Amino acid sequence: MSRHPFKKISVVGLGYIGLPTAAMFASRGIEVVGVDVNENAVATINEGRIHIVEPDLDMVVHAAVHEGYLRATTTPEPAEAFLIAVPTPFKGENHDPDLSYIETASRAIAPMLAPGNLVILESTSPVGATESMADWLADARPDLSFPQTAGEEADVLIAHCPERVLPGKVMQELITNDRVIGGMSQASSDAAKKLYETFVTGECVIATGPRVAEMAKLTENSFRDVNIAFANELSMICDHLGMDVWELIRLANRHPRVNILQPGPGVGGHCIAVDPWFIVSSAPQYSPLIKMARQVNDAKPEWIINNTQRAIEYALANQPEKTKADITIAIYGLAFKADIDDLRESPAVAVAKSLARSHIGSIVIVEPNIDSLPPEFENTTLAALDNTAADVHVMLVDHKEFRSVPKPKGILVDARGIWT
Ligand code: SAJ
Repeated sequence: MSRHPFKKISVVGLGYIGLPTAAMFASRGIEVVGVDVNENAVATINEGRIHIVEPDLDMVVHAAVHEGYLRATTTPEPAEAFLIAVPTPFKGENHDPDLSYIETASRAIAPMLAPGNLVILESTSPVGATESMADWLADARPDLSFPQTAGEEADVLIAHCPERVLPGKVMQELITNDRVIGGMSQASSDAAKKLYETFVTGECVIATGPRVAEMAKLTENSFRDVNIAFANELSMICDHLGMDVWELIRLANRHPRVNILQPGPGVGGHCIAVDPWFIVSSAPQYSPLIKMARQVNDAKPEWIINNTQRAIEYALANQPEKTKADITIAIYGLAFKADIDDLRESPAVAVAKSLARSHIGSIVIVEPNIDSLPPEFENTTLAALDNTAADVHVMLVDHKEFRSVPKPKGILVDARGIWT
């Protein structure tokens, strides 16, 4: 009989990664206890509902809760495997990683640990975080042995297995994406592989250890950030040279080994704009390119705002009878990327907020994925797509709804290339 039958799994952190993962294990008939400090989230899940937006997650959670495989609690309880999926933001001017959520979660589960248990860190983490987690656990449980001192003989197995799913496609990518597993011992890696293979159809690849697994995840998101920065830099160069960057990229991408990404108003979300900093802070002297890419992408919203100010001046020059107060701006999209409703860490929100603060005329916002505007947009109106008569039109997010309507009349500031 297997040493790790995983009859009961605990997932700590029931957010965008933890909840789908918990639901996925539960959907395979494994008892899953989700732990979260947020009492509302716990109550919502226990009613079979969800507190986040992700396609198809609601029905999987609903079924898992009603069939009795998934339940949520604020207090950890014993299990055979623990998965930690809590946030890892950065802090301070140096963008240093903040591991406090991992430390709190580790100390919360430590009293529940028993010999044979497996603890997996899923949170995207700086190099060394899994070893720190193992140290916090060992510190809290001197009666148990851990791989950092006991190697293959350890009572508790520890591994890093970074999440890699794309928001909006989580339920599909959780199953089909390959997983990278970095155990602190071979036994840890083998146990983690066995655990994920309960639902992953992609390959579960065992890495040399947790550090390279941590770095692999940071590298994936940095790769994307650097490539988006290249596209964003091209967009500013093209504007300066009077060229259409979208045409330029289409032409260059006809080369068999060139695949340039798309420019936009900046990089949003909770991952790509954060994770590269973990590499920079671990090796600042060797990461000028990764750091510069972050700075290029972070500077893009300001560039769009300045372009919009110039567009307002242009609109005024064309209509001398008008003053700034008579100029209406229409903004298209607030979400951090296309076809989602997530406004957090969104460059489009940063642009819209700045324009709402500085512009004395009216502003209408079109965001088909939300029903009401956040409170900070009190001086603006949420408009339907067919009701956007304006002097200046600012396209920020390439939602599918925007692609099917004709180019509006007025001055256009197009951060996404929809109107070109
Ligand atoms: N963006 C562009 N141009 C592009 C592509 C994206 O401006 O050509 C912008 C988007 O509009 C958005 C931001 O970049 O503001 C990030 O969007 P995304 O779709 O590239 O990625 P995320 O943040 O939703 O998810 C990423 C994914 N990582 C990679 O694709 C390497 C996902 O697989 C990770 O699991 C996730 O980060 C994470 O949690 O780390």
